[in-house]
Amino acid sequence: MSMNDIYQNVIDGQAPAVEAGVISALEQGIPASEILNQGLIRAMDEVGKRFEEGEFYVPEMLIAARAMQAGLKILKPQLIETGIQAAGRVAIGTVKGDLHDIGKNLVAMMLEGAGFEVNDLGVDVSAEKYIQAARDGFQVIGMSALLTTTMVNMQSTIRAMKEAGVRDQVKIIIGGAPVTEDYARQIGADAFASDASSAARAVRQLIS
Ligand code: B1M
Repeated sequence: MSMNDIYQNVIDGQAPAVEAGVISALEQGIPASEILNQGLIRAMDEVGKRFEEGEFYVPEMLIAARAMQAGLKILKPQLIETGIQAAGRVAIGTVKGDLHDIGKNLVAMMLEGAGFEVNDLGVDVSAEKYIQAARDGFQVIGMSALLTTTMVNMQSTIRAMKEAGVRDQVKIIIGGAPVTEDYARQIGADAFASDASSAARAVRQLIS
C-alpha cells in the first residue's frame, strides 16, 4: 500500500485501511515521520480545507479524524523511539459549568492530526486545572464553550491565570458556537477560531 493510499483512506474515513496502510508502510521501511507528514497530516490538512470550502461537514471530519487517530496509534511508539518532536504542547478543555464536548473533541483531533501533543482536560474544567496545565509547561491553552452562560468563565479563567502569575507563560485560544473574535479580544485571549481546522492553523501560528 502506498503513501497516497494512506492519504486517501484518511480522507475517506477508512480507519481499518489506514491501520493496514501504516503497518505495511512501516514494514516497507518507510520512516515513521514520513508516514506522519506525507500520509496522515497532509490528509488532515486536505480534510480541513474541504470543511472550510463546505464540501465536508462535521460527520465527515469526525470520521476522517478517527481514521487518522487509528493510524497515529500505530505510529506513536515508533515516533517516540525515533525522537520525533511534537509540533508543540496544547492543553484543551470545555470551561467550567459546560458539558458540551463534541466540538472540543474535534478540535483536539485536528490538533493531533496537525502534529501537536494534546492533553484533553475534559469538560467542566476549572480555572485551577488550566493554571496547572500552564505550570506543567503546555505552550497553548484551549478553551471551548457552547453556552452563553458559561462563555463568561473564559474571562474569569484568564483573570485567575493572571492572578496566579501564569498568563504570560502561555498562549490562549478560545472557540465554541457563541464565542466571537471580538469577545476573544475583549477578554484578552490570543486567538479565536470558528472551527476545528482553523483552530489547528491558529495554534500553528501562535507557536511559530
Ligand atoms: Co446543548 N445547547 N445544552 N446539549 N446543545 C446547545 C449549545 C444550544 C445552542 C441548543 C439550543 O438551544 N438551540 C443551547 C445553548 C443556548 C445558549 O447558551 N445560547 C444548549 C443548551 C441550552 C443546553 C442545556 C442548558 C439544555 C438543558 O439542560 N436545559 C444543557 C447544558 C448542559 C451543560 O453543559 N451544563 C445542554 C446539554 C446538551 C447535551 C448534553 C444534551 C448535548 C451535549 C453532548 C456532548 O457534547 N457530549 C447537547 C448538544 C448536542 C447540543 C447541540 C444540539 C449541538 C452541539 C454540538 O455538539 N455541535 C447544540 C445546538 C447546536 O449547536 N446546534 C446545543 C457540533 C459541534 C461540532 O459544534 O460545538 O460548535 P461546536 O464546535 C465547533 C466550533 O464551535 C468550534 O469548532 C468546532 C468544530 O467545528 N469550536 C472551537 C468549539 N470549541 C472550540 C475551541 C477552540 C476553537 C474552536 O479553541 C480552543
